[in-house]
Amino acid sequence: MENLNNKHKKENKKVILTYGTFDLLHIGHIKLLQRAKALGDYLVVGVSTDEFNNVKGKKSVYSFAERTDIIKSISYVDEVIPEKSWDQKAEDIRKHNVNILVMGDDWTGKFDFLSTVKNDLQIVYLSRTQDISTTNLKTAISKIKVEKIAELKTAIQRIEKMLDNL
Ligand code: C2G
Repeated sequence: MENLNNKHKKENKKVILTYGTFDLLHIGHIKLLQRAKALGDYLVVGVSTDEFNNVKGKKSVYSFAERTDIIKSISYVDEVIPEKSWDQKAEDIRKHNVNILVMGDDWTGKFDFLSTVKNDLQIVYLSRTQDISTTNLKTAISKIKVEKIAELKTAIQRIEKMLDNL
């Protein structure tokens, strides 16, 4: 049973819906969410659960609970729902009386089939923000760790040499 407050909040509003993992939240996610909200008055964000991430072949650094808290803390996000499967979008669109489904253009065409779910539903694909991705961030972080470990090993070897010469 949807929270009556939320239902009340959505009345006479242009409801926008989007979905994602939103791991290691970055400017690409933020620009997507900002532009999505700018298309209407009420933004619902479906955050992929850890289990659904497995289905998507993704392993996120932050847990579902952490990713949900982070998205909820964004002032222009009005409601956060769990994304548990590929198949829930039609029901979500009806349940939340969605006017526009928004996704990044890496998904172009993938959700056009949903346009028949509701006669006034629009499907909008927004351009992805270039040069930033969670995968790149993970690679950069792990690279720093590797470089740091190598630096520490060199420092330890220098100290050991100095101690040997005492
Ligand atoms: N995105 C973006 N620019 C980036 C990275 C991501 O605009 N540099 C967008 C994606 O296109 C997506 C949203 O941000 O619309 C969330 O991206 P992810 O967390 O990678 O989510 P994704 O794995 O695409 O999940 O059922 C739909 C899926 O759950 C979408």
